[in-house]
Amino acid sequence: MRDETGFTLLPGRLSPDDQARLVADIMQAAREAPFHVQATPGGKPMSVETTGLGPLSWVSDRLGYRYEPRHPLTGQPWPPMPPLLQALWADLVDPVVPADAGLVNLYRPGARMGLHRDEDEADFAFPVLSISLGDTALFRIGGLTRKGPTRSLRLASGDVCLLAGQSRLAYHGVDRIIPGSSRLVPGGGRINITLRRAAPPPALAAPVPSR
Ligand code: MD3
Ligand code: FE
Repeated sequence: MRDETGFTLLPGRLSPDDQARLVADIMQAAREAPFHVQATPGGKPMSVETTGLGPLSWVSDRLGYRYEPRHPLTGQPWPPMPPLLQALWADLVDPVVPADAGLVNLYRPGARMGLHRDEDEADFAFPVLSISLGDTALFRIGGLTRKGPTRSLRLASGDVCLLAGQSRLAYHGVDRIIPGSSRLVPGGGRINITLRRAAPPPALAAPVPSR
C-alpha cells in the first residue's frame, strides 16, 4: 500500500491489545516525563501536549526547534522507548539502526496541528513512522511545497503510517480530531507517536595507523 510518493498507510496494524498496552506504557512514562504545551519560536502555544520517549525528543521554544536528550521541564532523560515501538521500527523500517527519537503528541478535543514539514532530523533517508491511538484524526498531506494540492484522510486507532521517499518531506498536518470516536485514551482524545532517526550517523572510525 505504498503510493507513488512513498507514503504507506497500514490500517489497523496494531491489535487492540497492543494499542491498550502502548497507551498504558505512555501514561506510565508521562508520570516521569509529563505532557506539556510547547511554544513555537514565535511564542505561540501549540494546541497539542507533548512528551518524548527514547534517547532524544523534539523540543520547541524561543530558541527554535531541535532534538534534546532531556525533558525541558524536569531536566531528566526521556523514558525508554517501549519494546513494542522498537519492534515495530525494526519490522517496518530498519532491523539494525534503531529509532533514536519518539515524539508523543496528545490531542485533547479541539487540538490540531498546522501544515508543516518535519525537517529537523539529520538524515531524511530514514522514514518517519507514525502510530495513531484513540480518537480518529482528520489528517492532511500535501506535496513538497506549501501551496499545491493536499488530500485528506482519516487516521484511526491502531493505524500506522510510514513516510518514506518523497513523502518524507511532504507538508502535513492534523485538521481536527473526532471527539468521542474511541474510548482508548483516558480522559478522551488522541495520541500520536512518531518514531524518527534524528541524530547524524556516528563519524566513520578513524583509520588504524599502520605503525
Ligand atoms: C512525517 N504529527 O509530530 S503524524 C508531527 O498526527 C506530526 O500528530 C501528526 O506531524 C500527528 O510532526 C502527523 C503522520 C505523519 C504524516 C505525514 C508525514 C508524519 C509525517 C510526512 C512527512 C513526515
Ligand atoms: Fe509532522
